[in-house]
Amino acid sequence: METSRESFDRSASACAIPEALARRLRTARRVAVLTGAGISAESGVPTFRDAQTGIWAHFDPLELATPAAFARQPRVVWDWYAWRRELVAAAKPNPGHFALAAIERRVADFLLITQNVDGLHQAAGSTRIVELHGNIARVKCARGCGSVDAWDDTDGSEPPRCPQCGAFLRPDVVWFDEMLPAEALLRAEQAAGDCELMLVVGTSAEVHPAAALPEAARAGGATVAEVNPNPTPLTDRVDYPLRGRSGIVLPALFAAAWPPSA
Ligand code: BV8
Ligand code: ZN
Repeated sequence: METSRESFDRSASACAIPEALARRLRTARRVAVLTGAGISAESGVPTFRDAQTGIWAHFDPLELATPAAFARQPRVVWDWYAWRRELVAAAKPNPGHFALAAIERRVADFLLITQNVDGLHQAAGSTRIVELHGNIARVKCARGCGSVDAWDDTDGSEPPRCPQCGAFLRPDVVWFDEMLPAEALLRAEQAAGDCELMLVVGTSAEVHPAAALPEAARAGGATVAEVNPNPTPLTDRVDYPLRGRSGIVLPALFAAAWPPSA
């Protein structure tokens, strides 16, 4: 086992990695990675597919994560994010996150494109990253005054209000029917179009425009590998469908590409 910087088992070979893929990763100069909720599942963060638990069991996430829901039930949506924020705050990155941070340190031109709002990639040491859908740890004014670091959440009947304009505060995430941050999306589309290899990890590949990035990579001539224990709409169109959990497969992929000095 290596030092904590790469706190995952570098000699992991718990699953067979095609030698051609390992060579592609080792020799690629431009690599892009797209991640979804599945990479954080082994850190105890429920995916969007996983049934909501407890009081949220009756709510459809696709329902709650919308401007319409916030307009209709601002406090309910605020509380849902407060609940998820606590879950995420207690979660630790897993070997899948650490393996991607280690791959980043070995590749010249690398970009990690995440749909996750949990910040676990950064906690694992990833630095060349774009958050397509925002980050749940940040809160901002719903009317656009900008982000707010501290808020008083005593009045339970409605969300806290913006100290500047009095509008409700909301999580700094991208809701359905909302535009993605333009700069992040542009960087993601460029990296997808230019990369030689794209790893697609832990996503059901159904939410757009993120789900279109693997297609852009293929159109650019890149090799595409998918890491997922379940098939997705993408599986039949990738070069390497690696069936397994990212906390197992990604350390094995790293070890296959950069075998611990024999
Ligand atoms: C927009 C932040 C313009 C909030 C999120 C084109 C075609 C069809 C629909 C559309 C389209 N273009 C736009 C749309 C509409 C919509 C959309 O895509 N709808 C879908 C449902 C069909 N897109 C939008 O609204 C986007 N905005 O288009 O703006 C616009 C503007 C105005 C008016 C009209 C248009 C905004 C999308 C972003 C929404 N925000 N998150 C929050 O987190 O609360 S999306 C959210 O859901 C996540 O960020 C993520 O993107 C998605 C969930 O998907 P995954 O992450 O993949 O997770 P999921 O649970 O689905 O799957 C988990 C996977 O992991 C599974 O495959 C499982 O097998 C796997 N897994 C499980 N365990 C493991 C594992 N894998 C590896 N290891 C394991 N251990
Ligand atoms: Zn404001």
